[in-house]
Amino acid sequence: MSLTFYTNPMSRGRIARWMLEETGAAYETRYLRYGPEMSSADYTAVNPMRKVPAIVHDGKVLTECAAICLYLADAFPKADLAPPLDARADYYRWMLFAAGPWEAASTNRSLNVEVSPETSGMVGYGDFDRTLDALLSAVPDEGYLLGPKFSALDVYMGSQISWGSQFGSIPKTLRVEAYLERLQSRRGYIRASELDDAAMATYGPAG
Ligand SMILES: N[C@@H](CCC(=O)N[C@@H](CS)C(=O)NCC(=O)O)C(=O)O
Repeated sequence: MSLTFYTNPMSRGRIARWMLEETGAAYETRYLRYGPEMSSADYTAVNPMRKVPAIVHDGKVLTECAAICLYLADAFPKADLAPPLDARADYYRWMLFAAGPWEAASTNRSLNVEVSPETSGMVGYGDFDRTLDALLSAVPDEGYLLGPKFSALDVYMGSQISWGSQFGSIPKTLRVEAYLERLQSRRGYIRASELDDAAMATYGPAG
């Protein structure tokens, strides 16, 4: 088995790193600096978007954090990070909601791009406020997004919620903060953060 992880410690690669750590799988990390290293011919062959993260598992290339989380949960079933096939409605629904409507709405909000009421019907997320309301409706009072069991959905959507609350697009309510505390006390999260924090000195902006 070979598993290679391409990342930069100051990137969405932190989501994929956390997921990798949750699986318990052994993997090799290749750090890429922003700029020429991400645009090299070697890396463009892995990800023509010239973005991180990406993984290569036994010759299979995966890009897009949400796809990486879904894939790894199935590739390493012993880690028990995906619900059974007949109980995946919420799992798929919220994973793709977080990767599509929420990611677009929160990015546009941070760039001060607002959708007018006349055009919101054409925009996949409609408008920011209703996308935020939908996202908050999924945050549980206790346990995790799918119930008492942690899953790959918590890695991906939980990371989006964490970043949103850090950067001000998601209000820091008690419910949101308590949910994030549950996520951030996990061993996989702590180990992933330690690895990426340590790599910042070499591969982060000042590296
Ligand atoms: N949709 C991609 C987004 C990946 C992405 O935007 N990565 C950024 C870092 S967070 C990047 O590599 N930027 C470098 C560039 O575009 O030059 C995912 O979810 O993995």
